[in-house]
Amino acid sequence: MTNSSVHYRACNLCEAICGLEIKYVGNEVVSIAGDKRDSFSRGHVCPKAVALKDIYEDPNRLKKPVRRTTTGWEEISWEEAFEEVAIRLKTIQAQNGTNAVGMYAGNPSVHNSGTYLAGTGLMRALKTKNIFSATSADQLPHHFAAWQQFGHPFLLPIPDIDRTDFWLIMGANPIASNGSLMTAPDVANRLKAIQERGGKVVVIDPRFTETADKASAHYFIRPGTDVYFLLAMLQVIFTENLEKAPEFVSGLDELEQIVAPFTPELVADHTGVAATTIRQVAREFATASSAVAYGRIGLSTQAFGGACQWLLNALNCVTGNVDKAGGAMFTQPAMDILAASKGGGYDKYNRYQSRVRRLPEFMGELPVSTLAEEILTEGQGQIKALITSCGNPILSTPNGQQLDNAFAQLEFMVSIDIYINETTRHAHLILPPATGLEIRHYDLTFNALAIRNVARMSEPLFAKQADAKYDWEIFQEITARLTGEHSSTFTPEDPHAKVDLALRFGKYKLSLEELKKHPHGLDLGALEPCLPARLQTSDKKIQLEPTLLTKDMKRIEKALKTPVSSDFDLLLINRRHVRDNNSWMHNSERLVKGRNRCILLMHPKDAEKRGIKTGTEVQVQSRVGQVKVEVELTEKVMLGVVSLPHGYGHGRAGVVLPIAQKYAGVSVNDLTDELLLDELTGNAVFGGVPVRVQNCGNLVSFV
Ligand SMILES: Nc1nc2c(c(=O)[nH]1)N[C@H]1C(S)=C(S)[C@@H](COP(=O)(O)OP(=O)(O)OC[C@H]3O[C@@H](n4cnc5c(=O)[nH]c(N)nc54)[C@H](O)[C@@H]3O)O[C@H]1N2
Ligand SMILES: Nc1nc2c(c(=O)[nH]1)N[C@H]1C(S)=C(S)[C@@H](COP(=O)(O)OP(=O)(O)OC[C@H]3O[C@@H](n4cnc5c(=O)[nH]c(N)nc54)[C@H](O)[C@@H]3O)O[C@H]1N2
Ligand code: SF4
Ligand SMILES: [Mo]
Repeated sequence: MTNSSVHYRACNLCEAICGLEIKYVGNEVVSIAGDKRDSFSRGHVCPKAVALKDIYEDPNRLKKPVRRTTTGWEEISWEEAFEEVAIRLKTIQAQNGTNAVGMYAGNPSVHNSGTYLAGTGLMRALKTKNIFSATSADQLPHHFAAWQQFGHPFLLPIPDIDRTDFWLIMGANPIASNGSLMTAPDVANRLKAIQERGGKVVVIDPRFTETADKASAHYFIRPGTDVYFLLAMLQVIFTENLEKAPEFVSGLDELEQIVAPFTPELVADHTGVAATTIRQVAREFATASSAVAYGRIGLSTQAFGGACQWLLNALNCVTGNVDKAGGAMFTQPAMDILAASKGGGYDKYNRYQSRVRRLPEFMGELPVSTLAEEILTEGQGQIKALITSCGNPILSTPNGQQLDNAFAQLEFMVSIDIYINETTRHAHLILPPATGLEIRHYDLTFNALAIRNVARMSEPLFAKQADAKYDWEIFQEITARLTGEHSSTFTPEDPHAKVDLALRFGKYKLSLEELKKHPHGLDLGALEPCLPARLQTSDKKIQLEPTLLTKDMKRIEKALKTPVSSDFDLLLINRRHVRDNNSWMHNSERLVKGRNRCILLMHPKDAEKRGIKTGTEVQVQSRVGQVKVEVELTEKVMLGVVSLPHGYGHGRAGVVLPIAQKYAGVSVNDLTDELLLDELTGNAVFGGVPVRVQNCGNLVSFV
């Protein structure tokens, strides 16, 4: 056997940032395994890590810019591509105003430091209001509540699961997702450790998930009703005098008044959680020696996503579980993303609205649920050209079919992406970056969201191809051409110089050089109390009665009294599987092979009523569309709820992902509705989309 060399890096596919040990010979990967010497991930990896090899070797991964022609895609030079992009964007903006160009930045943007750091430069240069990202289909409510309560949208509380005695998990399935807004590699063992030290893990989810299976208790909740569950939890805690909030809170009495009417009995029918259960969970939570409530995407992507995150934060505060070991804590990262905006208030909400639906801006972005109509609706400010980067919004945002139609009519579209997929197939030009094992990466986001203060720099394993460019080079080339700073001697600057500077000025006085000495990652210790100093509110207090969120109570009260639609009589929710990664890793045979995962889960009683048997094909229909999909009957979903994974639907014509197309599946986002929103934050709703399901054998046509 040839002697192989070893390379250590962090996996950047999901938020767990596991340490990898990669053996290679020349430019061939021999093996990818967990790095046992990484004290944070302790050798943990999931099946996706090995797929980094598949992405590296994937013959369908683009290496050169391509232009779409009537006879297919043709390779062009970088220079030609950059010039064309700049001329088309500039012309369209000159003729129609700056807002005529839109941009969507997708999920991997935050998993690649070069992309993240250079992307914002391009967004600024575009001078457009039409900036969209995966944030408004994901964690926007977390930022909103953090801004309202802690004074900064990036001051996100992290559950200290290594020290907690009671972990309440709502709308998250970390065993499948490996955790989110909680970088915690090897979450399964961390969860087990809670139980081994006598603690409890309680899961609230409309599905009995892989996480629920490992928990001490699981309770079904009707999708979209968590806000009432949380109000009732707080009501019990106040009524039974179980509160022990720290000094640095304001609005405690006001919060008590807000929650007072929401007795467990009032909300039990609506949430589907028994009043006795709500009381019991509230008491256990409030009396545990330490406890932390954690609510992720299932809690955010619902009509009251913002309010859910507010009340969840409040629950942690009121019970004395904030800024305390085993509770909700704040990181003090080596590169502090808050440092740039310290001191000043962060007031970036509703400064402008979307053109068509008047939806509010937040953090310089508009809700992605309005992207299609901004392209389709004529008038001044209509989006005529679009840049997508790291994103596949046709599969990942509500009403993907509408977006598919919208993209088809753009005057110009350019995608910075490695594949010709459902979205990028509409582009006139695709500019493919070097990626994966070829990049340098410092995880600015997930080091800052980790359950311990950690830092790590990954160097490229393989050099990019001679003619290849990194995302940051592509961004800077386009930016410079838009701002007029481009010349024949222009050379993009590696944005990691900014990381180095931030590390040097940071709390631990590190540098990229220093981090290179720690190929297995650097552990900077457990999270430490840092409030009220780190709070960015003007009174240095946590706001329990934040203005904008409190205003939302009217909408919340009203919805409790509004009868549910009987036309679409089931509620659709989403699910993740450990071998999927949003929409983009299905061209790896080893990840997709085996049993079809894109199936609808349905409760046997719901199936029986509709004459549906397991393994048959059913039609799922919502206000916006319909799909046909195989059904599996299981009591693991709540009565009245059906579940489909997202990120599938590769059967569309023109997609150049042959393996993914073999396992095409259907897109759940051909069912999700762009009109269903958290009206306060503008976040998309994926949990509890009203649908009807029929046996394909006896389809009745509804008009
Ligand atoms: N129904 C439903 N929809 C959902 C969700 C859900 O739970 N339910 N989840 C939502 C969430 S949380 C998210 S984050 C979004 C994700 O949705 P998107 O933001 O659309 O991201 P992905 O689906 O991950 O697609 C990533 C794209 O980036 C490309 N890519 C990969 N690596 C690189 C790189 O290094 N550089 C560049 N330039 N491109 C790269 C891939 O080829 C792919 O086209 O989906 C959302 N959609
Ligand atoms: N394997 C894998 N890992 C991933 C990803 C992936 O696609 N695949 N995506 C990554 C990304 S971008 C993100 S943002 C994270 C997300 O990480 P998680 O938040 O853990 O995401 P999910 O696994 O979708 O878990 C959401 C849970 O919410 C539940 N749910 C749905 N509606 C409701 C509701 O109304 N109330 C309650 N209480 N629960 C509800 C669902 O049943 C599901 O179990 O995962 C990341 N990791
Ligand atoms: S859990 Fe996430 S970071 Fe860890 S190996 Fe899997 S994809 Fe990579
Ligand atoms: Mo996400």
